[in-house]
Amino acid sequence: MIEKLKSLETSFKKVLKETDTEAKLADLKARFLGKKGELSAILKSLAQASPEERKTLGQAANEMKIRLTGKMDEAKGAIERTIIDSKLAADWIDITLTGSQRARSVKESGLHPVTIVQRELEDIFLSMGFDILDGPHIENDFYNFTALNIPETHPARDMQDTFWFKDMKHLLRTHTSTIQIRGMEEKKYPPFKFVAPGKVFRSEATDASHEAVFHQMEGMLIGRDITVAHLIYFEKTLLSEIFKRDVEIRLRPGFFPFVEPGFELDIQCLICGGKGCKVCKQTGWVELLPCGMTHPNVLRHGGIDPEEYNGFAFGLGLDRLVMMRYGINDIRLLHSGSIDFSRQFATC
Ligand code: FA5
Repeated sequence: MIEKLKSLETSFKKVLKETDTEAKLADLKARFLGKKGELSAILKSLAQASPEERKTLGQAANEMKIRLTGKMDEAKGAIERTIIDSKLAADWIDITLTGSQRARSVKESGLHPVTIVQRELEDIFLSMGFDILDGPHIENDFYNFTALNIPETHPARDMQDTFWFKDMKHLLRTHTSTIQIRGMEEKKYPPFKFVAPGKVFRSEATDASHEAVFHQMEGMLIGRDITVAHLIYFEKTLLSEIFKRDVEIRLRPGFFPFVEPGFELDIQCLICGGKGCKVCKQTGWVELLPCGMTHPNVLRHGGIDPEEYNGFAFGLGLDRLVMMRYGINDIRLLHSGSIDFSRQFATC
């Protein structure tokens, strides 16, 4: 009997040497120490042994069980360490590398969906002769409000909850319409047309379709005899290029102090197909692209003579367009930092 125990321990050690995964370890345990394992079989056969033999063999079997269990625990620790080491090696990031060097060292990568759509829009507008402009995130009252025909006492200032700096003179821009004025100042001589994508900031509660930091793309065209028909043409081109199919839109009157007349262009909610959901607040429509004919006061603030020139402007909600394009049902996913979310847009 003692020989059987010895040979069991020898074959245990032999199998243990080849045990390098958790699954193999579970098999080893079942084979040697499990209820139906080899050690149990030996212990069961003790029933036929003499009381004296049973005592010695029982003790030897127990001591062996403790030894084998100890060896298995050691092997388990080693296997776990190997798993952790290989995970660490796979996820390792050298924080001393620059962004582009690091991008080259990661296995999966891709652009953020907002960047993808923004770049596509830039290409569409470049192909139609628009320039791409940029502007500061920290603005002053003049560019964000006053020059856009929103004087200090105007209730329209309350339409956008603003992050003000302590000096109450500077703010985080609440919309990209600031670039209407900066663009007119830069371009000076109509005709000209430009778009200006970028981040905007509003101190408001978030929900499925509202973020405190989101993206807009401003568009402006100034020339002679510009009409609403021109405006609609560019907006339709934009949407058909982005969606590559017909999408339901509706145009309705909208109030913005910097345009007259002003419109809201809504898109039928592509999350619910217009039935009503949390993104469209059960209305079936999503506000996407407010627009209008530039107010003469705004032209004047931009140094353009409204007697001679006119034009249009629009302010596209970029994050919402991205949501409609990819069927994303909560805007907060876009900047959640979730790897699982971002991985869906990996291109290599
Ligand atoms: C404006 O910001 C105007 N400056 C747009 C404009 C430009 C009108 C030129 C006329 C001429 P509004 O606050 O509605 O308007 O925002 C424009 C778009 O940004 C909305 O239609 C919506 O798509 C998006 N948007 C607004 N608030 C949020 C938010 N909190 N989170 C995500 N997207 C938002």
